[in-house]
Amino acid sequence: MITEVSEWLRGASQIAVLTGAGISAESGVPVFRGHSGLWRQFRAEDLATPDAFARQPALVWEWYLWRRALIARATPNEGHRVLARLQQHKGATVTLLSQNVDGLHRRAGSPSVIELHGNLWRVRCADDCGLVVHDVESDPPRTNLRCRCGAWLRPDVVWFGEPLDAGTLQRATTAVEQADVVLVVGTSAVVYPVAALPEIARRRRARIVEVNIDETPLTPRVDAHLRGPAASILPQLEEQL
Ligand code: BV8
Repeated sequence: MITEVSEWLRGASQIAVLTGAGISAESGVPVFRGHSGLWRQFRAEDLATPDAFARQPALVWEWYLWRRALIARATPNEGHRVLARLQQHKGATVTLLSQNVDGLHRRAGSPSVIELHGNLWRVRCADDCGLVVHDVESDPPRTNLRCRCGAWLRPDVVWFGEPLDAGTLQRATTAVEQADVVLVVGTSAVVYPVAALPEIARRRRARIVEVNIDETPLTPRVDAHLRGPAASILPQLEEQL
């Protein structure tokens, strides 16, 4: 199947890649769902919500600062690096869409990433006074959690129940509508509206390829399911490009 998929990729002029937490798993960044869970007894859906932040901002920040410390120590893996090289592949336009907020695609050298759910290294005023700050992984951990206007600062990510940025979602939708091949890597395909993107591509007769260590609700609807860790499957694909 790897050979067939490599042929599809070689023949494609537009490629869209959609990644989820699974592509960062081999960098030591825990995924959201599945056995390991994420943090203490909480699920992402418990903490990544405006209500949780309104009720317990300090707890939600504790979770994000714990994730930041872990991600700052993590390094991009071969899966991230293959995608960064694919984006520089002259033969095709490659659009990288990621649900991840860890920033590892950029650190792997990806020239551009559409960060569908934001980035936890960016903070903004929770009262939308306009302040946005870009923290750096190598800087000491953030201690100031208050905006100059007195409100809380919050991670600049999309929480459950919050809409995605309309322009971002439109760019992502256009990318999958125009794609000849959509590569879906390391996502459980259960969070909407992003989980609907491969379906949009399928209706436009794009080839859908899934790279995952497990089955997902998308698996029955893809043209190829490459079972295995992204950091070993993607290099195998790259070898044949
Ligand atoms: C919206 C950012 C509407 C924060 C995230 C009830 C109330 C409100 C909304 C809803 C509701 N019911 C449904 C919804 C919609 C909801 C939703 O889809 N919920 C799901 C749970 C059913 N969606 C939303 O709320 C979205 N907004 O609908 O707004 C609206 C419109 C107008 C006005 C107001 C509102 C917002 C969704 C975004 C939520 N934010 N994250 C943060 O990260 O801190 S979501 C979170 O899950 C992550 O960001 C990630 O993006 C997302 C998906 O997870 P995955 O990346 O797929 O990770 P997961 O752990 O699930 O899976 C890992 C996969 O990798 C597995 O398949 C595993 O097998 C595989 N894997 C593991 N290791 C490897 C591997 N694969 C390859 N190699 C490996 N080594």
